[in-house]
Amino acid sequence: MRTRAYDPRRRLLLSAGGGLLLSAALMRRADAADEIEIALSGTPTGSHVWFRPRGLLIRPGQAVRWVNRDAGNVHTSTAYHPANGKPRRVPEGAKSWNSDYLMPNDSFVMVFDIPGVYDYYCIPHEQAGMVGRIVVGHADTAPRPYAETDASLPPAALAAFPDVGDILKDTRVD
Ligand SMILES: [Cu+2]
Repeated sequence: MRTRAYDPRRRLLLSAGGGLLLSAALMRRADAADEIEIALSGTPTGSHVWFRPRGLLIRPGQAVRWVNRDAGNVHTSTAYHPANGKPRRVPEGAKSWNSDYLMPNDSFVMVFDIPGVYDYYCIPHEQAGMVGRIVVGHADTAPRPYAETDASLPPAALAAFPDVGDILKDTRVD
């Protein structure tokens, strides 16, 4: 039987300092990888605007960073939630959010903990159908989680939500 004290690998692990620093660096890298970007973008004239990806699947606890990649326009990422004067299209008990106006290259981060389907929009471009949908977790999400006819939402917005089944299948829908 080997005596632990003579195991060179174990001695390496026990030479603490450097090892701890290394794992901290690795953890920071894992955190960065856990943050997924959604670009707010549009054509130079602003005739078309969009979130990319428009549909996204993430794990609970992951962060999403919306970045305004549009040099010529301001956008927001705003939850469909009564706190924003809208019907609730986020899971029960989930936090609302509103990035407010993001200038070019500005960004906004939100961490999603509660599984379910989150619909959101861009305040100045909701009428133009600039909306997005995030699915958190792999839960048994009903393919049609929220009303598809809602007089308080612009038809272009309702038409632009990607299908939940497609998001679950493809992870991202552009
Ligand atoms: Cu916008």
